Amino acid sequence: MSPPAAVSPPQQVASLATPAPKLAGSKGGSKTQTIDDMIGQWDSFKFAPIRESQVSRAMTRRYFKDLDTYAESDIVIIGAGSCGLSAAYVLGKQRPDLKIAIIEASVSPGGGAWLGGQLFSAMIMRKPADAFLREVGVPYEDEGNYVVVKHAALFTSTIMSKVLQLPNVKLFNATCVEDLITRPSDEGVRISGVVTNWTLVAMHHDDQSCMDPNTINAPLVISTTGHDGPMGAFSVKRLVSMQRIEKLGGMRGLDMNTAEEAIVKGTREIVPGLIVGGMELSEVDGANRMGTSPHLQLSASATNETPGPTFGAMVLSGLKAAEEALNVFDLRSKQNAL
Ligand code: AHZ
Repeated sequence: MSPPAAVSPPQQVASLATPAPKLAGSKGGSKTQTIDDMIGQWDSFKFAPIRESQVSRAMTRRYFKDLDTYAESDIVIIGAGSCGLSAAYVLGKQRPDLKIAIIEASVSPGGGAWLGGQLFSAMIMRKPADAFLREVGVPYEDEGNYVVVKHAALFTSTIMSKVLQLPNVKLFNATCVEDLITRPSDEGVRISGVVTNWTLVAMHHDDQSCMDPNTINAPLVISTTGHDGPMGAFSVKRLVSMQRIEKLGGMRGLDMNTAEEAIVKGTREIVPGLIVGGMELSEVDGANRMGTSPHLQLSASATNETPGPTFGAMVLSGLKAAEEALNVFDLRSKQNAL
């Protein structure tokens, strides 16, 4: 694939009359309008009529069908940050035969990838992670050893739009994973799905009793819930309380060069059925976080260091998580152990 053009001044929109793609399933036989048809016609403008219950049913029917469809998923991804979205993109695109559910605690998916370091706009990726940007179609400026996306939100919105259009991927946002489903196995225990709840409900377990959760069965879970925090590092902390791992290594101080390779190379199946990627992995392995120290940021232009946190490890960890997931999934399918 040829590289997308480097960031250039915005181009003038040629014409407002570009025909919109016709939405699948559009009904009623009415003429599909262009926005040019509306310009200057506001006095006679009218929306198509609707009854409130139609809106309600249009949403709920689809949502409950999705809950039904994905109650048995092939792969569940916990967390829709840069790592989880990258894994979902690769898996969903490569394997249209698999049902992939993404569970995201926040209303707004994207995790820490809406801004770069210290809430600045640009997103930095060290080479060779620029290959992922070309794959997804995100333009960047080439700075030699690293590339710069002019706004982190451009990466996040682009990958999200690609992931959400995949017919075999469903994002359940405002929904959190409250626990992992386990099964006895030769190795002691294997993870075989997730326990979910509305995030707002999960946040109120202390002031309401017994608000039971829901479940999704899946032979494989990829956890990318980020480093420790109110919601982060969820699965690996649960593995400790389940006594599946003795203790967490704990995320270490900041060292970009060490951190990025450690996260990518370490992305793996931690216990049977659970692959961990992204910054959640730093809590298992005691890996460093990424991003230069203030001192290095000040001298960045002189040393050609990449300033601020970098995201290359997150997308390549997502790529590796997807690769590991397919290997495990195909192996288990052959062993008929799903
Ligand atoms: O809302 C969380 C975020 O969108 C979501 N999440 C966390 N716990 C969850 C749970 N159920 C469902 N129990 C949950 N969702 O997981 C997402 C994690 O995104 P992230 O951007 O924090 O993690 P990442 O590993 O994809 O990217 C990390 C990027 C880096 S590096 C870094 C540093 O070096 O300090 N800091 C960040 C944010």
